[in-house]
Amino acid sequence: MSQLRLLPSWLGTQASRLLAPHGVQRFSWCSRSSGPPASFASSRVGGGSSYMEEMYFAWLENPQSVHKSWDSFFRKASEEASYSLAQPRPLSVISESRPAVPSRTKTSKLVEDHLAVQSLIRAYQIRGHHVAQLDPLGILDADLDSFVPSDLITTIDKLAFYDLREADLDKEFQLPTTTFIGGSENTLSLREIIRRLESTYCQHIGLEFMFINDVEQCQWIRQKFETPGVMQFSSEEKRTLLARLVRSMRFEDFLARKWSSEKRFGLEGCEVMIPALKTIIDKSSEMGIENVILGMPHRGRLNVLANVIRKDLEQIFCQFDPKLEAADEGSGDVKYHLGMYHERINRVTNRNITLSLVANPSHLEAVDPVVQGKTKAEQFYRGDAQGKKVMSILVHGDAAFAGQGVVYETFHLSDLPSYTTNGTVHVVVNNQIGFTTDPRMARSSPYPTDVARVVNAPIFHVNADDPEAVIYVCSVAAEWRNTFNKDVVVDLVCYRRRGHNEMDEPMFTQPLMYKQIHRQVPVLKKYADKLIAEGTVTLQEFEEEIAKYDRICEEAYGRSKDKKILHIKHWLDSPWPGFFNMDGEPKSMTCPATGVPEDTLTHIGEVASSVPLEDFKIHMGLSRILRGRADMTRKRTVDWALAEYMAFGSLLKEGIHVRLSGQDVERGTFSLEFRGGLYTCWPSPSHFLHLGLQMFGTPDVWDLNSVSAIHRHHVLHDQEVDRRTCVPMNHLWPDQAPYTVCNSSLSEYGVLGFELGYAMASPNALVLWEAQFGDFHNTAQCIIDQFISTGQAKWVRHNGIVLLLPHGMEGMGPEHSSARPERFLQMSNDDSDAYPAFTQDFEVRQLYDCNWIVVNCSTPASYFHVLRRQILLPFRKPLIIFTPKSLLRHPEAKSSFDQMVSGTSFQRVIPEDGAAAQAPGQVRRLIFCTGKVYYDLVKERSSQGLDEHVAITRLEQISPFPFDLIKREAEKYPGVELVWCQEEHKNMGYYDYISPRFMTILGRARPIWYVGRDPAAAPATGNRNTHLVSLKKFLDTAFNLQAFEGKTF
Ligand SMILES: Cc1ncc(C[n+]2csc(CCOP(=O)(O)OP(=O)(O)O)c2C)c(N)n1
Ligand SMILES: [Mg+2]
Repeated sequence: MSQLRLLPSWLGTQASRLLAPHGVQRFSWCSRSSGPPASFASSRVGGGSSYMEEMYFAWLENPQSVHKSWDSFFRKASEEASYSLAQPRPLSVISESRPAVPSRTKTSKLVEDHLAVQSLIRAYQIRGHHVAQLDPLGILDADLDSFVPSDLITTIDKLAFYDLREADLDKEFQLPTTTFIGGSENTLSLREIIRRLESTYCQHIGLEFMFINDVEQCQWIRQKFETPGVMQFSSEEKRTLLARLVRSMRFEDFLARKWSSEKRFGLEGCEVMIPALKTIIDKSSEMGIENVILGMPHRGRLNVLANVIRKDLEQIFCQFDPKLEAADEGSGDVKYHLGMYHERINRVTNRNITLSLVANPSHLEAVDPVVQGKTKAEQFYRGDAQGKKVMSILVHGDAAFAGQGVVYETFHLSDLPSYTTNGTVHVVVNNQIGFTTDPRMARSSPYPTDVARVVNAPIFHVNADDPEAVIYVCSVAAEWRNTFNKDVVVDLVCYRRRGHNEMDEPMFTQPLMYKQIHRQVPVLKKYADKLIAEGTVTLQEFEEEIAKYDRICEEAYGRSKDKKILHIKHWLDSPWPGFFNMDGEPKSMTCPATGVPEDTLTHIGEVASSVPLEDFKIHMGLSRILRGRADMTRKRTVDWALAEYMAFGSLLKEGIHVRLSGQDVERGTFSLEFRGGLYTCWPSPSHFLHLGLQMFGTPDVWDLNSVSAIHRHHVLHDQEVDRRTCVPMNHLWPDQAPYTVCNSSLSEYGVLGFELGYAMASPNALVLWEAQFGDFHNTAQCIIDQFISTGQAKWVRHNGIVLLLPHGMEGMGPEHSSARPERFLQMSNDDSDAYPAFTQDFEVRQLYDCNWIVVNCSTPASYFHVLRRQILLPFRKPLIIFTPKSLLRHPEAKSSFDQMVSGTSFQRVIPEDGAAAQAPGQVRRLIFCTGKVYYDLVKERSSQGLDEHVAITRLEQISPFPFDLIKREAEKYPGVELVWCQEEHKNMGYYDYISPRFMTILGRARPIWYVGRDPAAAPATGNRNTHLVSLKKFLDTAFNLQAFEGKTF
């Protein structure tokens, strides 16, 4: 026998108050105490039994969900009950053979029946959705399972499950506080209870919410859906709904009529999505939302643009004209990927509302984190920390929602302080198919929405052929988001009337489903018939509504024929008012100097070496670091971390918001502390000892006693007060812009997408994402390929995001070594073969024309300048920086304030400035390189005594290629042998990119010889010895002045 049946018997007369017809008062859900009554007798005082019931049911479901004292209380209770009732039997036995309980008093039977009814109510709340009629086609199970839970009363005999009989149906039962089906009544007959539960949970709405741990939130949902009569619509509301359905349906019909052979990914079968989205927006506007940011895939996107965002119809229609010319440079994009931004008055609430639909690639769900990042940024700039003014809506396909991992990554951002957008409404167009693939082959979860359970988001499934149910669900979803500021999912269970696109034949693969679909009456007709039958509208009014919208479409179609040129800039999702001139061009074409006054540097250095809060105890090791920073500041030098501090700090002073996000960025990954030859660090001592020696060279250049934590430490942690932190960067100046530094979840795809979206919102912020090690960026490759590299070409949208990608061959193995520069360079769009005209503004023009900037800085000053240049440029381009590991504290990798003060700027190329430069005539070889290998080369050159004969020039900016400066360098050493040296393998790194560009400069008359590691499959060796041998080998070649003698190119 189950514990459920045993407990009331044990409680016996103690619980008789449960039976009193008017005895139970509703209990406050907020007043849940933490433990059980000391004795059961005491629980009788003050309405404790309903409270106890709640505890009891919670305990039955999951003993760990209640306080441990309750757990032991119920355990004890059920043990005693088992004992007193002798042989317990399984529930299944009870239902098969009555009587279940050997000997029961009348009271205990009553108690049992009441608890059974409560259990029954709870069963509907938990499992009612499994039998809800969600599929408009009536042939599929939305949860992929035809199983009917045995505790739902789908037939009379199921009452036996609860040890109830048909005769009990007309008995009155006290309703627990966990249901609202009674409305103002405290008791109902069992028959009515079941009827009301069925109508709430098993009709066209299927609710999944009982996994939410918060009782108040569960109560809220129960109240919204269970209260009798909640789903009533005024005739005005019904007419609005019908009019919206008319627009949705007739828009698709219009496109189908005019362009029958064009792909448009029509919404037919889910036309209700338009009124659904509009309801969410109306309700949110009513609750104070002023700005809604939407992300959605292909299905119904044109319809959303037309009928939700209200893009001019002619702008949409003209895109179907194959002769339409593109006004903008770049690739442009197909019409169902473009974005849009529109400010207007919401007609229902009469309030201003801004709607934007974020442009997206084909790559399903990739836009999700981007929308979230943009939403977060808009909230930030408005000071809307609670998300009361700005919110996001994400639309998904059923297959993509279940299949794409980025959905999960995005959900995991939803409750993180620096990433939350305070709740998103997700709408799933669940047409029960993905292209040609059946849901049973596309997911292992019952519903496509199960991923949302991970964040305790309620999930409302709804039959899309019941427009009123859809509208009600959407209105509750919007209210949920704006009440609890948490995510919610609306699952529109629908069908796809046509193939995947309009050219596709679905009968090849889903013949039976499509036979049914062909018989399916369109939702508009069904709903119109209903409203006509009940007298809400007349047939004539309905037909007039249709004719009115058809006329609107026809007129717009007429106007669309006049449009000969497509301006993608009319499809911008994130305009930057005031940043560009009226024509959308940069206001100037200059690249300002990026140095700052010395007192600014000094001030930042001082704050960076201090603890700005009183009584704040920092770690001893950190004190040493701060002293080190103070010392550097006094000596007017910076290392890598301090240079970064100064770049950020100086921009903050100028009112530029800086946001740095990524895994462990607050402290910085490469924090290493040696104490008297010992080290304490992440991730493992041996790993870091290895790294340390690799990073800092051999101990002869490195005093182990002096090495302390080397990386960022932007957040200080009080060693005595839990969670007390201090960000000195926010204590620089009273009127500075805010600095955000945030450790992210362990995601690249989601987090990089998020930061890209954040950077989209405003040009006046430096937004940086750091990969823990550069190689990890490839799990975010989709964001890099689809948005960062190509975003401007497709959507004329600038973006200044910065990627910090730790990179360098330091003997750490195939992973942790390469950020894959070759891939970024291969995607750079500067022409390798075109000899450019070196105009006055060549440098800035080149930057303007490129799709992104790729740099590998060799000095802290260089890093400082390139970060500042990123913001001082009159346009925005993504910036990819291969950041160092070993250079973080390499004794030579320091810069003087002299290289950062006013008047200085970023040097795209750092020419040789040593002995070789003094007497170019003596030079036999000029080595070009980039990044950290420079230090290996300098050391080797010196040890071989070749300072006068070999010049070494560094490329700080690799792409766009500094043709002008390279040419100047090559001409400075006429006739010398030119070498490109890199530590990466030949098929990786920079060689394939720089080689044809050198050829262009050199007129293909001279070679640029390659020196570096041989081609390989893996980016680096896992064997330390092999690493060192290959390092020595290529350094030897670099300085073997006979190495290329007699060779042809
Ligand atoms: C990441 C990604 N993989 C594959 C595709 C190719 N593709 C386009 S639509 C589609 C099916 C999508 O099904 P669903 O998410 O249910 O949306 P529906 O088309 O049914 O509305 C596929 C596989 C894609 N666009 N993106
Ligand atoms: Mg689908």
